[in-house]
Amino acid sequence: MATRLVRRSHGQARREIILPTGAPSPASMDPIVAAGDITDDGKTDFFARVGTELWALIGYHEAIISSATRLTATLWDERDIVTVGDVTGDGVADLIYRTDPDAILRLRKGITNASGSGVDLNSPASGANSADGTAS
Ligand SMILES: [Ca+2]
Ligand SMILES: [Ca+2]
Repeated sequence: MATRLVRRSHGQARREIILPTGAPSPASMDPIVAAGDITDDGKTDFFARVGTELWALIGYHEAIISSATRLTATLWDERDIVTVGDVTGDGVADLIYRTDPDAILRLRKGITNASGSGVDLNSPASGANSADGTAS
């Protein structure tokens, strides 16, 4: 896996970010949202909508994202990611999104993962798996 440096005309370098095998093409991600460090490992994470799917891109470090996980396969063509982060104040990342058909903002409260730090990625993946445990 190589990182390619691209030199801009005004002298600043920019790096191409390398995605892991199996990640969707960046061209298909709309939008890509920086989520802060939801896994509590010191590395920035991202969420991305890819057609009907919701993806988590976990562990940005030195222009490499270490893993890509498809959280959900359906419905996200009718939803917009509003924010990913701790909005409830419990230290665990939550997901707020908007549903296009009924224009409702919804909150999925994150659950701490088994190791005790960071979010269990199953909790933003579905309402049933979130801290409230309700379908959404
Ligand atoms: Ca992280
Ligand atoms: Ca929270």
